[in-house]
Amino acid sequence: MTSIGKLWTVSYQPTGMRIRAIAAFCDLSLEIPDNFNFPVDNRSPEFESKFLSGMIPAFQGNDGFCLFETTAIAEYVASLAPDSGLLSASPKELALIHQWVSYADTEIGRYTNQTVKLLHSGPLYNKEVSYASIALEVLLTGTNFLTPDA
Ligand SMILES: N[C@@H](CCC(=O)N[C@@H](CS)C(=O)NCC(=O)O)C(=O)O
Repeated sequence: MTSIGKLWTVSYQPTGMRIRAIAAFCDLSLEIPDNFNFPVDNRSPEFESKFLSGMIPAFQGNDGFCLFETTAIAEYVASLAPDSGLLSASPKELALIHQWVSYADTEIGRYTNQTVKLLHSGPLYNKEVSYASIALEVLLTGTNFLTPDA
């Protein structure tokens, strides 16, 4: 089975599992880079030059195409196997797929994720929102005035 590209994730990451499951369902293989030290290497200039969010999961195709955000990666991987039946050519069916993915991520995931973080004594301060603001700032203005710890 030929690999379609690399997926930066960690073994316990549910969103990475979602993408890996889709690849397996589609009979596609993904390379998982060795020696990836999360949450350090994802903030390296090399990683952030490919993936502005600095977040995992992150995907790079064999053609160099770089993508972050679970749903975008998952949909792209599914699109590489059009016969899998995971995506639909019908706009209505595709809209229903997006509806349920979005519903699960926003209306369920945002609460369960926070609960898991609290159970693991995670900080109430949300570092990820801080980093996301910086990524948007750089994208829109080309400048970074915010700091990750602001
Ligand atoms: N919106 C992103 C969220 C991904 C996410 O929250 N990734 C976390 C790990 S679970 C991350 O990379 N955080 C960056 C860090 O901790 O430096 C997606 O859907 O893929």
